[in-house]
Amino acid sequence: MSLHDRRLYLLFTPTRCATDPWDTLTAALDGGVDLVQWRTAEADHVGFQRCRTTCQRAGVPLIVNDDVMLAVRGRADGAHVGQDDMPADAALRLLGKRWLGVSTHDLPQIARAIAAGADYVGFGPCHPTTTKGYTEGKSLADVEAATIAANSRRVPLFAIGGITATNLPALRMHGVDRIAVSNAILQSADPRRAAEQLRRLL
Ligand code: TZP
Repeated sequence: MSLHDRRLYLLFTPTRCATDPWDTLTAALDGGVDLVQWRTAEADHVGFQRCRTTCQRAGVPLIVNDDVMLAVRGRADGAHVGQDDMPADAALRLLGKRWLGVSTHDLPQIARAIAAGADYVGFGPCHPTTTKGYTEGKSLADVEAATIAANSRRVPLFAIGGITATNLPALRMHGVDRIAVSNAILQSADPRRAAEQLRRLL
């Protein structure tokens, strides 16, 4: 399976899980998560290795948020950078053949990320979210324009930000076919069911 086949991307932050983080990750993978991002504020090498082993066993690629060198040294499948992190071209030089994802918030940022060689983009926030403190989401028209721009360049776009099983159908109507989520799975009392439900809606 290539990156293009990935649909349900989990931003995995152990401290944000409602139940045991490792049970949560395993349940999410069982439920259909097919891409995982290691996302922690503090370095946690033991946690990273455990996450990597768990994903490897499930045959699911692992991306490291922000820390491009950890992605390389830790033999992850790629790294993800935001607009204020390491520039995409510098990250790509370090990553070699590993994937690079870039967070984007408007059409010019999508165009720049793709021109720099990003393998996928995140776009959002689609809805307000406590995970990053966004109080407003993009309009559905903006989301649709972003999906059209990325599709026209054949670059996978993951919609992100406050996405739940309740608001996903409207996004689907506006071209979204890949999502990245944190709370919708990590905060669920039944992460496997939460992942299965999102997967079905996709
Ligand atoms: N970038 C834009 S919104 C967001 C990130 C990392 C957080 C997504 O988390 P949630 O809990 O699915 O809103």
